[in-house]
Amino acid sequence: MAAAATTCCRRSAPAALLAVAALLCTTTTGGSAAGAGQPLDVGYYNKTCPAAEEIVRNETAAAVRESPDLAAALLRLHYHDCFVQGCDASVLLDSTPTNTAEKDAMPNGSLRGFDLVARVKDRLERACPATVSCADILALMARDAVALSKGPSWSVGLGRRDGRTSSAGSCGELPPLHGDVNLLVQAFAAKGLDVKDLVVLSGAHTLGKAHCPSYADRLYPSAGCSTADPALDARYADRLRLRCASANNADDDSSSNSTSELDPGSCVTFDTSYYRHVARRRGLLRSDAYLLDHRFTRAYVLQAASGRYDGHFFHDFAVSMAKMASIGVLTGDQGEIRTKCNVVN
Ligand code: HEM
Ligand SMILES: *[C@@H]1O[C@H](CO)[C@@H](O)[C@H](O)[C@H]1NC(C)=O
Ligand SMILES: *[C@@H]1O[C@H](CO)[C@@H](O)[C@H](O)[C@H]1NC(C)=O
Ligand SMILES: *[C@@H]1O[C@H](CO)[C@@H](O)[C@H](O)[C@H]1NC(C)=O
Ligand SMILES: *[C@H]1O[C@H](CO)[C@@H](O)[C@H](O)[C@H]1NC(C)=O
Repeated sequence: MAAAATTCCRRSAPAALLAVAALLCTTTTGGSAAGAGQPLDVGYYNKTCPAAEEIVRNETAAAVRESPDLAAALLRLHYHDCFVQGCDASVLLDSTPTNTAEKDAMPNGSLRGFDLVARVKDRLERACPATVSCADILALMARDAVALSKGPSWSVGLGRRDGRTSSAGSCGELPPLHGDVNLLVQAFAAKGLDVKDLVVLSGAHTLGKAHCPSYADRLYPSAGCSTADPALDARYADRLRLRCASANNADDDSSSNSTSELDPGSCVTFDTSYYRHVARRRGLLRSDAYLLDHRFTRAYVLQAASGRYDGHFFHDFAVSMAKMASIGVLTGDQGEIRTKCNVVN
């Protein structure tokens, strides 16, 4: 990599801010929750709610058929749930007069799909009251969303319980968008995920879109940097600038609501074309571009980009999703089974 690329535009002001946020943030334990006891179990609802998976799949399929871009929203919800305070459905809780919840920490509330999750939960409550946790619903819907987008499918271990708290401050546990590949590796390691999980799960960006403020600073000179991000293909940057005005104005400008596809031309199909874009320096987010800066992640990107390893990627994705889906889970008598996903009982 060109040394200039790492000294310019890579460590911008937001990186410093995020580092501070990370320090202020309490980090919860990665891996399975200490002392939780029970492991997740594919057959967890076989007796108590045998139709659970079919209900989730049917509702998800109907919604995604109508709005294919909801698949991306569901996959991202599960990711945010698991990285922040474990897979405990804390991402679904509403703020209260005395507490700002995770969902309100996101700039512009770009997390979506809450209504659909609520609809699925209502159907499950009618079929089997107070039985299926919201955290399990998120894990199942993420799996179904990927499969419905022509991606892989896998068995989901179940038995998560729902947490009772959600704090905007905990969002510092999410991997930083600015910094470098090592900060991403560290953020994943803090959750018990390795470098392979990082490059494989980043493949989730084969689905969905990002809002202009998430990448605008790569397109323009900014604090401490006299050029656009040299890690971004210049011709592609030209195209992105048409729909995304200057980083400085991103906050109060109509383009802050405009979006670009993370995997242009294939954003509702789960495939390896995301890696082809990253390999050609057309990854939309800085975190996508950083994957070329580390020996292992770079090699994986180039291999997946060849188009000859789609089966490997699908397999790897299923394995890494199962790992992510067990971060900090509550089981046994921990937490509760919420009857409505947006409020504690
Ligand atoms: C490696 C660290 C990651 C970073 C820094 C990151 C950051 C982002 C950002 C900034 C957006 C765009 C938000 C917006 O502007 O609306 C986004 C979108 C998305 N992310 Fe990630 N992400 C990461 C990893 C993941 C993982 C592990 C998954 C799932 C397994 C995931 C799934 C998604 C999906 C599906 C979207 C599109 C959402 C939509 O269209 O509504 N991301 N991500
Ligand atoms: C529960 O159902 C799943 C899926 O139908 C099946 O794979 C599993 O073996 C069953 N487990 C038990 C304990 O019955
Ligand atoms: C799911 O959809 C299938 C096909 O439309 C239908 O036969 C089945 O009864 C549905 N299951 C549930 C639990 O709604
Ligand atoms: C932003 O875009 C979304 C979806 O395209 C739309 O529902 C929303 O009203 C827009 N918000 C503003 C402030 O333009
Ligand atoms: C989000 O959008 C709103 C209006 O739609 C705007 O006022 C706000 O500054 C935007 N914030 C970010 C971080 O994009």
